[in-house]
Amino acid sequence: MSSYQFPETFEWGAATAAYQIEGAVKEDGRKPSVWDTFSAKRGRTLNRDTGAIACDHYHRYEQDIQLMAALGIKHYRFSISWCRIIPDGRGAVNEAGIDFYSRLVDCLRSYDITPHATLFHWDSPQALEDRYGSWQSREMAQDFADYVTAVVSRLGDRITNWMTLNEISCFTHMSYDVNQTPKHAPGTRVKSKKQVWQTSHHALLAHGLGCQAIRAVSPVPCLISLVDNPGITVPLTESADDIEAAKNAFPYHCGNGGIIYPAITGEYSSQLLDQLGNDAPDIQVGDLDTIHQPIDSLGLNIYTGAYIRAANNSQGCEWIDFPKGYPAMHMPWLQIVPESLYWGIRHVSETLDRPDLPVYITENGCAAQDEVTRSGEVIDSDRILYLRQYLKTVHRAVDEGYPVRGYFVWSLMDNFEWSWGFDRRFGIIYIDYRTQKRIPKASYHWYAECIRQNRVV
Ligand code: PNW
Repeated sequence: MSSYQFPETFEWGAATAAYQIEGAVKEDGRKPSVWDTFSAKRGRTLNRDTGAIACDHYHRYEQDIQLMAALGIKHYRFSISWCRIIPDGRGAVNEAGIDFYSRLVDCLRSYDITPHATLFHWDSPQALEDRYGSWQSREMAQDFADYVTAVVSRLGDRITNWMTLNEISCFTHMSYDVNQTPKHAPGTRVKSKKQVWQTSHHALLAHGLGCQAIRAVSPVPCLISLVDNPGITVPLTESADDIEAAKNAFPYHCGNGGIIYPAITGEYSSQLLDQLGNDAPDIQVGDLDTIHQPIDSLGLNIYTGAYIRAANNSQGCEWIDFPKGYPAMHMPWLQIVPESLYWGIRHVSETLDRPDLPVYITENGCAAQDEVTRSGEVIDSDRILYLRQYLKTVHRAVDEGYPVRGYFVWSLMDNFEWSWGFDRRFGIIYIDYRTQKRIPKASYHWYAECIRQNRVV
């Protein structure tokens, strides 16, 4: 097919996360998350930016949903903030916190937009950090499951697409480190690599217990997904040897072998365990069964990839460094590798050997140096070029029969980009942070046309 047409059932969407857009951090009973505390400290985020106000989405969600409706998306991925729902991390439920998401979901549904809720997108309650060091403690997994029970029992009549945790490796391996002050909250220096691996093991347990909690209390049938950011190993050429090498490389990547393998196959990859040796986490009897829950789809957040070629070494593959001058978007890690979407989808089917498992692209997008022109427009042609190249490879996966069901652009709007603060813009809607004015960018209008025609235009 040369017209890049998608099936009628393909789900077009956009994604955000609570701490990055909501603001209103002290309202209606919310208590601090680790990101409030972390970003208030000197030297943690660029310009010492915090999410205290962000896009003020908490007060402006109706306007934002109108922009979603005008865009034409029928699916919206957002996250629920644990510290709005259970401000002390465990214990009493704050019904005012529930009410906000209840209003949000009702408004979405009134525009015929299906909510896809991520239960954890990095904003752990500070109270649990103070109590036991958040993900350093195994207790965090059970507290997460109790929070999930509170949310799903109250909102599960209207939300039927649940995502447990977003990008486990980012809020563990980028948040706890041995050799340097970590870039993400809580930003804890720990003594050993094993302790870092223990944090991601606890997060995997939270995923497993969270899945069990959702199934136990959801009042209606629902769909559960894990959202991960696997390292995408892309064959340098599509020769049979390089494809084989890219498959060989996949389980070696720590985010794959250490997160996606246990969740999807029930085992850490042997390749990773060999590499880790004594740094591997302690795994108690029964843990892998808890972690390995049946899920209805896998969400992939993919921005870039790594090129791999065949090699005569023990791993049967070689990672290739990006040459100097290789094109990247407005982030140091965001090299442009459009085929990473296609290969991410294909690796789930073939390398993880789960051809039956539906896949969503739950995040894809880029930062660009957007500016408002004199006439008040934002002409982000570089973002359109990026998205267009990437989406074409999703179409290829569809065309070849891989079970990819939907695509969520990151992000609906510019937002608090973690340690980069507001300096980096990923939105297809521009936010003027002085006035909170929303300006749909050229990429928003382009994406609207793709959705309208159900193809890459
Ligand atoms: C994701 N890296 O994070 C998150 O899910 C979003 O909240 C975030 O805004 C978005 O991607 C853009 O950064 C990532 O270093 C953070 O490769 C870091 C990396 C990748 C993704």
